[in-house]
Amino acid sequence: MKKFIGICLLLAACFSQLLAQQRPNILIIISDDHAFQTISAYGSKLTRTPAIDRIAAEGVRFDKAYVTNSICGPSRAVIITGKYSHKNGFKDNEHSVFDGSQNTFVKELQHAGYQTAWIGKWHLESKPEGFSFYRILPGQGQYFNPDFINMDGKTERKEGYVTNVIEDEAENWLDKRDTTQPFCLVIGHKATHRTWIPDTTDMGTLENCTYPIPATYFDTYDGRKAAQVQEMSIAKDMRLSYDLKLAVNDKPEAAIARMNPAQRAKYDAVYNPITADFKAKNLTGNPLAEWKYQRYMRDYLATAASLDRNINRTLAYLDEHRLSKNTIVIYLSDQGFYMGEHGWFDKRFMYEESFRTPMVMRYPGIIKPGTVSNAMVLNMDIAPTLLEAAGVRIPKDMQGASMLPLFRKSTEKGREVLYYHYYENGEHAVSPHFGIRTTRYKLIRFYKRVEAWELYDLKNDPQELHNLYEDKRYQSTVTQLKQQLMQEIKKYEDNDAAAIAVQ
Ligand code: SGN
Ligand code: CA
Repeated sequence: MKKFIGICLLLAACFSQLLAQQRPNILIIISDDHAFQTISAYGSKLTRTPAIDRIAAEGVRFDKAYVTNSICGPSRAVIITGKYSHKNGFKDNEHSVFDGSQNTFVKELQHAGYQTAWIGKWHLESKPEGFSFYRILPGQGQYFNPDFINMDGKTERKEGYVTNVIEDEAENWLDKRDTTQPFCLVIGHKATHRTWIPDTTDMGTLENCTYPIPATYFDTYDGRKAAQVQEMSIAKDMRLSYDLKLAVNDKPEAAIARMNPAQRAKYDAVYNPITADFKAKNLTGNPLAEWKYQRYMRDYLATAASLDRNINRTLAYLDEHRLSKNTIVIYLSDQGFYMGEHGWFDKRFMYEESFRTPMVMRYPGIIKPGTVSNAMVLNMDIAPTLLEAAGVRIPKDMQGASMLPLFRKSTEKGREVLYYHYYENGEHAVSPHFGIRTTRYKLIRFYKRVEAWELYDLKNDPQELHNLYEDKRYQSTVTQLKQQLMQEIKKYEDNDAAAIAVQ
């Protein structure tokens, strides 16, 4: 009898494992502020990103993936709810607190029997809900010896560099998970967020590199009022001590002061000579602006190096545990970022560098290796895509659309129009705005800080330097685009925008 029960239990375990295997595991890696201009899969010559390139080579590289609101918390809220900011309530980083009682694709997966986990940067200000496990950074988190908030609400400090520690934690969770159920794991990296502090092994590795100054670095923002008042310029807003790590103040910055003696010794060995060199040069004007750009690029790209190295660890873990075949892997940044275009760092604007985000996805058996997609898609489309992949019904009130049809029919073209709405009106002084992008044009309405409309012809002006809104030759285009804008606003029920768009 005992033997019989044993065999039954074994069969039951095998059966549930089989069921679990039929539904794909899901692994999403969300980085912070990682620019597609710095990813070699996207043709960047600035550095190499072999792990991200591998995901693209084994799956799809989305060349027209966009976000609905180019900033951290709002982007993450859109990703998990599949809804615009005005529907999920998390409009900006300054005042919003995510209402965790609302539905998310993660909750739907959990109800369908998935084990769900979020490890790393979360930044939604409330306790994660719908997760079997979480270990998150408080707010933005720290690069060195980061604190984590555990499920019991207690904070725990982990020695080491944040990107490595988050990967360690993710692998620990994968090791301990229940293998009879499929999993959905989100790895939320802090890198490459300001203030771009590299791992000790990467510090100083790019000091001999000189990067090409972007053609628009000295942009004067003619005809673009919102661009004229922003505070995200490398030349005027990037701080020598805080951002560029020069020892020009009496006290070290808080992010540096928390390093342990070994970390600090490496940091000082690399950055003290840079400070000395900077002081000796005594730069002003354009040479100073160009020097700051080089410094920014070296720190940013060195910070990105450990990000790619840890993505490689994630992929290697899946290989070693025979999980690669049955796991969907998505890599994306929470938004794009400026690498000196228009003279900027940061994001927020509906201009291409920050509106667009890098996104690659591997889904063996469904996405043909080496696919390049030109379909316009949004971060809001991830939730319904993953629900469809898991065979879970997509809730009617999700505003995103599954991307899977793109891989079934070559005639599927993706979205014809992208609707965008950015709300924050504080740090970096970027005026709130909303607008649409079609394959050819972009129409933007700025409000609150700056009242203005902008129109770009992306075919003739991909750098978005010439605002054509007042140009007589484009008046019928403006009229037509305004109609399209109103349709989008109506479709997504953005009542705040509706009131402003008619003015
Ligand atoms: C912080 C940064 C800003 C950045 C926002 C939003 N300042 O406030 O430069 O734009 O985050 O970034 S810092 O001095 O704290 O670094 S986001 O990725 O979280 O949206
Ligand atoms: Ca971000």
